Amino acid sequence: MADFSKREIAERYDLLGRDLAKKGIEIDQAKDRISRFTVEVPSWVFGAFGGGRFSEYLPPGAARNVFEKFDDAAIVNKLTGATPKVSINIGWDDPDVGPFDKIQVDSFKKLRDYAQKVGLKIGTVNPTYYLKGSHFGSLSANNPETRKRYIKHSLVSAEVASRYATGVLTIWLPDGSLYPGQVDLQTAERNVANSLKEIYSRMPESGYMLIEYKLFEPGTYHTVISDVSVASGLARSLGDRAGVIIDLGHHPHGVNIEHIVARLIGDRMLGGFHFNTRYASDDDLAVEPSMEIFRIFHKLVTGGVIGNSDPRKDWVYVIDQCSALENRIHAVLHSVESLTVSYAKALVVDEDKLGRFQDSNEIILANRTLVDAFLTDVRPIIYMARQEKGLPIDPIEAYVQSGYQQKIDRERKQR
Ligand code: PSV
Ligand code: MN
Repeated sequence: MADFSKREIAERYDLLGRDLAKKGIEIDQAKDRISRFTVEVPSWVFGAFGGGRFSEYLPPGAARNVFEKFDDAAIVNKLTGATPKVSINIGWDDPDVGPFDKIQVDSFKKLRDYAQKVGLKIGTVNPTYYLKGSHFGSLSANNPETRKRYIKHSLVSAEVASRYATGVLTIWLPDGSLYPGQVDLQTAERNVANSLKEIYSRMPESGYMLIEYKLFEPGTYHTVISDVSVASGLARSLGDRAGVIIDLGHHPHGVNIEHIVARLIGDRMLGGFHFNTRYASDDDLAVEPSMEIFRIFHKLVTGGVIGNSDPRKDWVYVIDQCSALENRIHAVLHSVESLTVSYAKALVVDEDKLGRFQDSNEIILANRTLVDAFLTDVRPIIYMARQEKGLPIDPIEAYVQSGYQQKIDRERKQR
């Protein structure tokens, strides 16, 4: 818990600044980059999704509709100054609840206006491919009628994205199979490729598409877009408005995710992240400031992606998490904190030294240079950035003190 006076923050900041200067790192530059860092929050963490494992239990104060989800996202943004956009799912977050086939693009104007009212914007838009009738596949289905319905759903979503949000469509398909032999692997992939081609060619020209991959679930034997090579192959075949979004929970254990980042940057592929922590599998837990997240940020920094002054060269950053038991807002604030800390650590790597050790094959010394940055307590940078913006130094503590939780616990008892 951080409870520092202005003077204490200034002292800590100066001390760290002097240390970093010895490595040729300008602390003010790092602080300015941290000040500008933003990440989208997912609408689905605030509502019912993810609950339900223990009968109808939901985390305290769960939002009952999309507007309450935006209210919760607004307090997260107010406390962090870092989450002005909310990622939504078409089919879950519709202001006018109606049948899947009748979703109206225009009804999202209401949501865009409400978002503006509470100081937010709609961010990435997810078509939802696991709604009605997709249990045997959506864009991969053998049944052409099913494919047609989900292509239409994707185009409605793309229209929402371009008209009322940032134009970025994030696509995750639950398509796959449970048993060998259930589907023909090539046919399923061809159906997806053709469906995506149709969506890409008909979506608004200002729009972008990021394709998400996942090794497992709900498919137990195979998923059609199982890994980065399938996703990037599809994106490449579509064109330069298509890219890949990496979800940290979607890989086998031990995969080197920063290497994937490096490869996508090297390929000049549009990219994005769904941040979360997984322990066993796709757990969708709050982000911790782990060495892995630090290494990923280091690649995003050295690859010239994060914070690029040309927004088209930057990636898209989204928290993709759910809460089953934990307080939803604490969990999101914890993720924002962990990502900010990890980004700041990536900014204090002594790159010259690292380069020298790499050139002279000093393996452990190179590794130690990275570890040294990871072990640096960068919080004075973050505190100073927040103080300058008039934000609370410790957003979670500020949330606990705010009384918001008690208010929503009271108001949202009835569902
Ligand atoms: C699928 O597991 C996923 O990661 C996709 O990104 C969805 O949009 C999100 O979870 C919520 O279902
Ligand atoms: Mn995801």
